[in-house]
Amino acid sequence: MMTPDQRYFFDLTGYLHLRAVLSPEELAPAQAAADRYIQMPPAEWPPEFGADLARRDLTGYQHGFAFDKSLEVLTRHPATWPILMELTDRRPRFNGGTLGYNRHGHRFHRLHAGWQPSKRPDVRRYYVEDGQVRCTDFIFFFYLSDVSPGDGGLIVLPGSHKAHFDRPQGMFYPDGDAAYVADTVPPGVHNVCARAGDVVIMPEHLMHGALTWKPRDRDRRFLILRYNVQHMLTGQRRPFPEAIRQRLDPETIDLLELAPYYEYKDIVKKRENIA
Ligand SMILES: O=C(O)CCC(=O)C(=O)O
Ligand SMILES: [Fe+2]
Repeated sequence: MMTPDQRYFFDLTGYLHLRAVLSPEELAPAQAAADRYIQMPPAEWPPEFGADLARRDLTGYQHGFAFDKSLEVLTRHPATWPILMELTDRRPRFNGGTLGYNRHGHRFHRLHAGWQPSKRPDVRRYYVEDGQVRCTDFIFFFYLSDVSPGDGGLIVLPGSHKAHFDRPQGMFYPDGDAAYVADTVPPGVHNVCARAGDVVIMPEHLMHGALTWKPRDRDRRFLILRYNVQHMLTGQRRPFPEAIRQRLDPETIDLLELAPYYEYKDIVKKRENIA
């Protein structure tokens, strides 16, 4: 469950910023592992790992969560677990774990969301049930580096997860082109400045993007963990190839499987004391 403060803020704005979630003992090995992946020459990438280095706005290191156990365990971290339980009504499915890397020279990441008010409103859901927030598709961003005001990075449009109308094209930011740079935060938009060890949570419904990263001597690194509910196939049927699955703990495998609505996963039964 969320705390009443978390629930009120999350429902109202569509995001949560949890501070200092990771202890120094959790953070240091996760940062070191992320650094190893980012520094690794492409020729050494293990099977199914890698990144599209030509992408202009953000480098996504595929399956970053599976690169090292210090990253994999974040999929079921005790601080985010209660929120995972509330949003999915104890029916979680982990479906993606990319390592995000944002450096100077990357362009503006245009505003987008994994859902639009006008398109397939039945598929991805956000609603309230029994006084709790439910959401079928959402993201946990685990920050591994610091973002200060003025640096750039994640922007969100608070409240947009419950929008009834589509955002007029170009509103807040011009549509831009491949080289588009933007570093302003217009009224109504919020730039989330997270520190290493913080977690930012949002539904896929929330309109979001990223300002051009300004610092030349620092970059932005974060693990992007995506979840949905175990009984709905809103994304890929098998998001993790065999070479990745083979590396994972049984608890992680349990978390990423599809399952019927009326069954609880072993990891949920154990942690939630369900007989
Ligand atoms: O750069 C960011 O923080 C945004 C990443 C993003 O859009 C996503 O992971 O869906
Ligand atoms: Fe996104």
